[in-house]
Parts: sequence; C-alpha cells; structure tokens
Amino acid sequence: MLMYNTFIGKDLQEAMGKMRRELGPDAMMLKQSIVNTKGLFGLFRKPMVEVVGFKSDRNVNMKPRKEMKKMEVNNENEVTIQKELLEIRKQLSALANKDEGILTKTNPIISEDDSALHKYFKLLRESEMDDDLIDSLFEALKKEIIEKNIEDDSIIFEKLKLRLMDIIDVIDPIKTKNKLPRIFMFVGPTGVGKTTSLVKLAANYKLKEEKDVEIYSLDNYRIAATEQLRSYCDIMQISFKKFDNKSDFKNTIKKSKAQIILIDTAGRSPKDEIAISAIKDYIKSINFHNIEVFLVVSAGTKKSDLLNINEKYSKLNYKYLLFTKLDETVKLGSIINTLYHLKKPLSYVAFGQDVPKHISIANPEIIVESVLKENQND
Ligand SMILES: Nc1nc2c(ncn2[C@@H]2O[C@H](COP(=O)(O)OP(=O)(O)OP(=O)(O)O)[C@@H](O)[C@H]2O)c(=O)[nH]1
Ligand SMILES: [Mg+2]
Repeated sequence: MLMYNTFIGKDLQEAMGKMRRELGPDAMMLKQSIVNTKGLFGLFRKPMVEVVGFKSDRNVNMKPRKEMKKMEVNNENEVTIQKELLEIRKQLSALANKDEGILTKTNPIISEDDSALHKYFKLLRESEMDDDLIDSLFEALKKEIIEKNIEDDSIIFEKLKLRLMDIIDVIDPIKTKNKLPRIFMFVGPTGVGKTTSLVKLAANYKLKEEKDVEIYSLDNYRIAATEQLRSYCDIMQISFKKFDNKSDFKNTIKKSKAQIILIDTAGRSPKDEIAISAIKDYIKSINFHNIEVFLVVSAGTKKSDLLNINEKYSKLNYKYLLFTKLDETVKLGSIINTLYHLKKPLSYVAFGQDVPKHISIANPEIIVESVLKENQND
C-alpha cells in the first residue's frame, strides 16, 4: 500500500521532520514548494515550505531515480516492484503538479486562502488570459481590497470588472469627426469577415446615418465575392469600384466627393509578405489623404497566431482592431489579452452573418462580463 501526504513547515527541515515522523524514516520527498499559509489575504504570515512525501509499505530499497535505472535486477518480482514504483512516482508527481500553472504555481499572487479573490483568480487563469496580465491585475486588486478593507463579493466583482474594462480601449473611428473624406481600409487573414464587416458598416452609415459612402475593392482574387459585393452596393445605392492598379486608385480617390470611403482587400495569409507589401504600396500612393487601416481578426484566433498576424500586418500601420465571429467563440478573454499585448484600440465587433445587423461598436462591459460569466458556468 502507498501512503503519501503533504507537510508544511517554516523551512525544509521542519517540513521533512514532520514527514518522517508521520511516514517513517524511509519516507521519500516527491516535491517541495513555497506556499502562502492562512491569514487575511495571505499577507500576514510568512511563506512556508510544503513537501509532498510518500512511502510504500513494500520492503524495497528506494534508490534515487537515476540509480534505479541502472540497478541490476535479480528476479522478476523485483522488476515488477521497480516498475510499480516508477509508475507510482509518475502518478504522484502528476497529482502533485495537477494544477500547476493554474492554481498551485509556486508562490501564486493569490492563494486559496484569499477566498474572496481566489474564485475570480481561478476563473481568469482558466480563460485565455496570460499569467502576467492576471498577476498584475490581482496584485493591484489585492492591495486595494486590503487597504480599503473590502469584503463584499459584489464590490470585489465590480472592481475586477472595472480593471478589466480599463484594458479595453474602444474607439468609434468612423464616427470621429475628421477631415473628409474619411478613408478606411480593411485588411487581415483570409475568411475572417473583412468584406462582410465592411458591408455591414457601409449599410449602417449609408442607410441609417445617410452618409455619402463609396466602396472600393482591391480584391482581384475572389471574383464571385467581389461580384456579390457589387450587388450589395447596387441594392444600397452605393458607388462601387474595383482596382487593379495604383494610378486608377489614386485618381479615383482624388476626384471622389464621398464622405466615407471603405476599401476592401483580398484576405492574405500573414506569411504572404509580398501581398501585404502590395497593399502597403496602395496605401502609400495616397499621400494627399490619410487611409486608416482596420486589422480584422476572428475572435477565435489562437494567441500565437494573433501575435504573428499583428507582426506581419503592423507593416501597414494599422490603427484599429476589429474582431469578428464573437458568436462562434466563448473565449472572449483572448480579446482582452490581445488588446493588452498589442496596445491597439478596439473598434467594432461582429457577432453573426446577418448584414447589417450583426455589427456594433465594442462594449467593454459586455466583453468583460462574458469572460467572468462564461467561466462561472463551467
Ligand atoms: N458566424 C459569423 N460569421 C461571419 C461573421 N462575419 C463574417 N462571417 C462569415 O464568414 C465568412 C467569410 O466572410 P467574408 O466577409 O467573405 O470574409 P473575408 O475576410 O472578406 O474573406 P476573404 O476576402 O476571402 O479573405 C462568410 O461566410 C461570412 O458570412 C461573424 O461575425 N460571425
Ligand atoms: Mg473578402
């Protein structure tokens, strides 16, 4: 039979002493870590040393792992016992490290003893947010809570919500008053919803706000999609033009009397640097007006992919992020994470395929609440 337990002491010696007293002199230490002990928010006691110790009641000479590999085996029984012990070691190690990186990270900013904060800490750790962001958030929150002696859960929730909302810098670029015409370009990876988002915005500005809108396309790849875009424009009575060279593009913009020009581009893999440079050439050709670029990304994009997309599209000096397909993902924590890392403002969010209704200016409160709620329901 296997016996194991956790022992806490003010130092390693004390913890090991307790382990040996309970499990006997043959007990082995599986893992040691620094933990925060009980106390209000874990602040008023020193960190302690925790060891996980175990002992098998089989009468086996427990050698360190390396030696065990080399150890000569005399009979079948001993081989079986050694295998078993290795397996037990593995299992115990997995058990002891089960939540490592989530909750039992050595010296976590928030431990289980910080009961009021711990559930939110756990919640965010389980979301798509980075540890460093969560740690800095909770460090500040914990300080505030202690200083102001706050115990009410709803106040803690609101304070966390505000801190998360603070990360989300929202801007409504098309509404912003600026020199006319306002020219916006939509770039991003393939199939993220650039064309659909552009049409949704065009419809809103043309039909609801009665602005003079024009749509241009630099997409010479997806003929059917471009023709569909042209049809949308016909229905909305929006002027549409497709370009395959910079001089036409430049002359048309020069002569345009529109208030708002929305430019669609062909979706490009971030790896396709030549195509991204070609878009840059179009932007650079307009030196008499400012073209403001939206980077359009799907809310479900993996963090590593997002960083790569950002890096490649940064060449276009994009100004705003537009997230699509919020309806297809529950992990909106990744949006907050992205904004924190990229330090770019969020503009619109798209949350379905319907034109024009499934787009709106981003609402930080809704995004934050969805992060906190979605995980609460797990
Ligand atoms: N569920 C969902 N689907 C969306 C959303 N936005 C766009 N789509 C769908 O995503 C698909 C691709 O949309 P497009 O607008 O053609 O994407 P794109 O980025 O222009 O694609 P390329 O031009 O090929 O790069 C279409 O089926 C859209 O209906 C959204 O917010 N939610
Ligand atoms: Mg498109």
